[in-house]
Amino acid sequence: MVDPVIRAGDVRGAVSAAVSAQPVTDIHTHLFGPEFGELLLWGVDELLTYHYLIAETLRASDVGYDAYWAMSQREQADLVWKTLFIENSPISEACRGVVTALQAYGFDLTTRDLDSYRDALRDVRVEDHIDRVFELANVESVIMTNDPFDPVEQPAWAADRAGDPRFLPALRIDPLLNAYSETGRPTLTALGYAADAELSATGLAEIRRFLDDWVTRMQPQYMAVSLPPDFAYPEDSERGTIIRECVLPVSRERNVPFAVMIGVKRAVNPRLRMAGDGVAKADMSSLERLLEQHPDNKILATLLSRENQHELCVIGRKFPNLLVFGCWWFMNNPSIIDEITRQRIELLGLSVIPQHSDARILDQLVYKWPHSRAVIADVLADKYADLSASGWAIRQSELERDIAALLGGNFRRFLAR
Ligand code: RAT
Ligand code: ZN
Repeated sequence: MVDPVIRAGDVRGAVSAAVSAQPVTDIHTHLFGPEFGELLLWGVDELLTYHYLIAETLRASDVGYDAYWAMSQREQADLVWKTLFIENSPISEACRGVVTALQAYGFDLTTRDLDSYRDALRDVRVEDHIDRVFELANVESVIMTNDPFDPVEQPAWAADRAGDPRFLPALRIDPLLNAYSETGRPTLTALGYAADAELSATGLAEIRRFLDDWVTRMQPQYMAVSLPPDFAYPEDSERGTIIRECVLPVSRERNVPFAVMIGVKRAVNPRLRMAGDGVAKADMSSLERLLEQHPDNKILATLLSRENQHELCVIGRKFPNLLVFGCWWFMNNPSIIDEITRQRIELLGLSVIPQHSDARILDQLVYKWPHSRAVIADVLADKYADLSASGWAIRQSELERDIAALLGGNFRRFLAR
């Protein structure tokens, strides 16, 4: 009995076990490998000052924006802990995540003694900590967000990088597409590329040369951009021109997919700094046109607004060159993951990437993945149970094959295509 048919009553348990056992390829994070030094964030104070928690703290405490930003990180973490974990029960998804992580490390949660949790992680070696986190989260590899426009990150790429192979690069190009005049062009000029204001033929060639050089240097898994809800394509704008004339050709020629993350309204409340971004519904016909006009380009897409998710699934049905991924940011909450994952499986079958973590702090892998896995397992258990009730024999090896595809195989196959 090498490959047994799973009995109807055992389907749920088998799905849950297979989802837990399957190592994940986490296709979008903000984590960095250890060779990036201080860019790799980890530890209790980082966990507590995650921007999702800053927004919640400033709602619940009387401390104002300026007073918060004037504090040291340790003081900020103390305030977050006091406000969201001591004076209130930590019931939001971002709060519960911290609790899950502390529990995973075996800390005594009855004491609520923040200093003891800090102390327990103080003397660990980061390399050992990475191993522990990857093991606890059952994550195989994570894709970073690498910004060649960031002066702090640039030097790490200048040297020959012999990094931890579990951290894979992604070339993030927001400044090139969303702030060409303000940041994109000045940075290109400073790096020796003759980009011009008019986007002349020579200027566009220089932007292509820049992208091509960075693809060579980074060997990224994909090129990515976050886009506002009013993203339009095609469009007679700097962004529209650079996408059409530079990003898509390089993406095609180098076989590096283009990932679009659509729906973020940056700095809705700038006083919250990184926590101040919002969301709005996007016009999905732009994504349709992008896919329709460029059938030879591979596009990864995730949408930030809940209202766009059904349309995204339907677009996925029309375009094999689209791979839908993840429940991004404000979507990364159990009730919404549940809803979106059901929709995706019903409309697209197994040809999706159900989730990424968006982790910014290493320790977040330890909660974001178990939280997502539980919801994904629940949805899949329902789907396989329905299938079994319809008379289909579910075999263990086929179940494992499907789950391996969802949690990593689909992504690798898309890259290889
Ligand atoms: O989820 C987040 O942490 C956001 O701040 C963003 O980084 C978003 O995921 C992005 O990649 O732009
Ligand atoms: Zn992100």
